[in-house]
Amino acid sequence: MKKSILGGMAALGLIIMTLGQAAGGEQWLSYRSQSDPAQAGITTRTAALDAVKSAEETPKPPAGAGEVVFFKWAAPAAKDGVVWMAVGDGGAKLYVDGNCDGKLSDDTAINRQNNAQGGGGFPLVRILFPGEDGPVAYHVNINYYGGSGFTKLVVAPAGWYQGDVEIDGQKMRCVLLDYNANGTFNDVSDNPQECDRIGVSPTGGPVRPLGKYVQAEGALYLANAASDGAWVDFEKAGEMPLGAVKVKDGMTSISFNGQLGYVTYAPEDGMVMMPAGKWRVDAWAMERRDKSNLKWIMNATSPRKPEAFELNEGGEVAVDSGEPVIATVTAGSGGGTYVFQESLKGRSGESISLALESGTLPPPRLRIKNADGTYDELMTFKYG
Ligand SMILES: [Ca+2]
Ligand SMILES: [Ca+2]
Repeated sequence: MKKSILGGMAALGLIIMTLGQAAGGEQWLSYRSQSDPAQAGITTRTAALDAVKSAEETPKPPAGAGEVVFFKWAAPAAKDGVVWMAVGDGGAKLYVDGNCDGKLSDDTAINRQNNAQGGGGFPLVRILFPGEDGPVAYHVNINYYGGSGFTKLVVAPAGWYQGDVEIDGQKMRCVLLDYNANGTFNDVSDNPQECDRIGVSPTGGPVRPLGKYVQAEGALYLANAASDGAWVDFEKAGEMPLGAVKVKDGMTSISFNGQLGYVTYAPEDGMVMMPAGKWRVDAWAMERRDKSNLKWIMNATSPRKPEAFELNEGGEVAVDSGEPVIATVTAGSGGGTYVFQESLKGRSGESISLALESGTLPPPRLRIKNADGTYDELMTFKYG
């Protein structure tokens, strides 16, 4: 009898688990922080704050702080969406409303630590955002820049979430970043600079702008993240309106960002089927063989002026990313030396790198000729 009850309970547990997986479910991540997040491969934007000029707005200065310059950091999780900060003693003391109660009168000074080289900064600052289940810790690095006519406080995220998640039965690593530096972890926007970042893959990288969809191992999932970063939720995307994007010959990979998220596809027969919506090309790669049958690979990233296009359900859009690309040479001189630099740019301002599938790229050659043709030299660059 006892045995059958246990058996029944185990079966019930199994059903709940299966349902949980099919419909997604919150998967918990762990909080990490360190004073130099870049060392852990974490990079985000920073929030550069101007001094608050209007005295009416500012809270009471901290007791005994003397004259201070106030700053406010826009953080939706704090009381009234603001974390007040102040700098006193000519930049030597920092006050942060670390308990997010809207007051600085209860916060103690954080002293600037000077190093032997004459530089220095403030130690890692902990902020406790109010949460449903109590305060939630978040860390930032804060730097003060003060000079004649120039006063800025720069707030850089130093806390993030990571952990193992299971998606569709596959174990993956997930990394969640407060990329737009406002203390919350689920910001989505049409502007990728205002989106937070998520990475979901066997290694957790690369991180991509958070959107409605997240792509993991090629498949699309409906993604949700907690505003405090503590959990993520992935649900199989299922049926969605699709459109076709036609790409140039030789394109082997193309990535888009937009309202729906960030997606990368390997075109088949010069075509990509993808969710209908507003998109921009963010990166692409092409391959081509030369006369000696060597394979050349061209990678393009970071377009300066990506053009958005609307892809309708059942519609087709041709994107002109790809060749031709523009090669430019810049020259500079100083101390009797001339320096020449070669760079490749795509038509939307993409940075382009060229590589050979095997072997080293032959060094570029440079021809210099004067106006009347009395000087005409062809030089070959050397590596090293
Ligand atoms: Ca306070
Ligand atoms: Ca954020």
